[in-house]
Amino acid sequence: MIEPSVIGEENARREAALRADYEALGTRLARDGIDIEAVKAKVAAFGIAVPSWAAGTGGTRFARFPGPGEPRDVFDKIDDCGVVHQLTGATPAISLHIPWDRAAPEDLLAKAKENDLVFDAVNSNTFQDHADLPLSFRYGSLSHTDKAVRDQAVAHNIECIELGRRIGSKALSIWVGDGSNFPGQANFTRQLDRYLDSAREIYAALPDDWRVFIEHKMYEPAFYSTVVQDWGTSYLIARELGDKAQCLVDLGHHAPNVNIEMIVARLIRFGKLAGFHFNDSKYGDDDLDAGVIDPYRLFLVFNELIEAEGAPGFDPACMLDESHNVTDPLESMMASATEVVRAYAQALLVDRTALLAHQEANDALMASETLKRGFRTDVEPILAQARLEKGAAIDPLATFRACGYRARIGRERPAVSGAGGGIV
Ligand code: RM4
Ligand code: MN
Ligand code: MN
Repeated sequence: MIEPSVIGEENARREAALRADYEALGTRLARDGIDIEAVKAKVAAFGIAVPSWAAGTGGTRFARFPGPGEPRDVFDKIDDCGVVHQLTGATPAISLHIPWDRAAPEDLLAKAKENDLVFDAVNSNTFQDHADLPLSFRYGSLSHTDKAVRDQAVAHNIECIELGRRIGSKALSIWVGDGSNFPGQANFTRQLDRYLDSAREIYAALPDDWRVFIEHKMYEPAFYSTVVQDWGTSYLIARELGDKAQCLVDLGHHAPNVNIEMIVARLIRFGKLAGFHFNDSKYGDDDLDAGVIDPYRLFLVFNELIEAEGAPGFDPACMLDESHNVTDPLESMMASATEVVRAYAQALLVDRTALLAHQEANDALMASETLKRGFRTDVEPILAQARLEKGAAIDPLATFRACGYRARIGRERPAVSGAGGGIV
């Protein structure tokens, strides 16, 4: 982790300016009847999980360009995510992907504790072959035509639940690459029925206090059809399975221009919103950093979440899911987590009474302006003040660059080869 004194010195240089900005914003918000302290308290309590796989440089189908200090194993990833949390104060949980992160539960717990982290949802992986499994997932996993492959995929998911149970996770995220590349290759109905049969077996293995998150994705790696292609199929699956099954919305898994905030509202309405994989996209599953392309969409998603806040059983899991190809992955995670918190804070500022009145009066323009007033507010002083009070950094990126962590792990961890494509 980073020497707390470094964070202290960096903060000391920025504290006076932050105090002035925070006071000015407090005065402005008070005119709108908003108590800045109450907003800050909510922001401080908000946490986002980070994916272990985002600590390393991602890759495309074409290449991967690793940088210095790439994590060598899950323990390095946990160390890196610990630094992200130390500086942002916003990422208290890490989500593991099996088999990439398979390790002894007691060692995982000890490493997480060292870094002040807990474990979020555990992710199964049946979109690639496993060195220790005899059968191939080339033609699918939970929906494969061969029962033996389906059984292998189910067993892997149950192994993930077992590991997750021992490290304190409370959910299993299932995303499968199953689908087809040619019209006629797969019978849509039979394929879905096979998926459902397998998913029921996994569901039956869930502990009482667990949920299973069904993640849809329109295409890739299958390019003609995907078994769980959209939120409609995801919803139908979750409904077939039962109350513990909910739908996970990865922002990159939709066609361009799809109204994601509306999907969120629909899933909330029927008690089926599991949570999110936050990222941003321009064309497809680009896995770009959250908020870099369309911060307004991120804000609109949070607007729906705040609208639903306090409803019984409403507990969306918020996680990043990104692939960092040209940036320092830890800097990207810090910036992304900050963007997610920013969207939350901006959405908290929306005057919901006024919004409802404009909606009822069919005043489209003023309804839109009411939302925009929240979105246009620079909430950075609230975010920074919340971080300062937690002992995190007023400016996480500048502090990260000043602290020398990347150079240190670059020396400690031998360089890895850049050959080959792929996400891992
Ligand atoms: C998929 C999907 C899953 C993630 C993998 C690595 O596109 O987003 O959530 O686990 O990528
Ligand atoms: Mn995802
Ligand atoms: Mn994805």
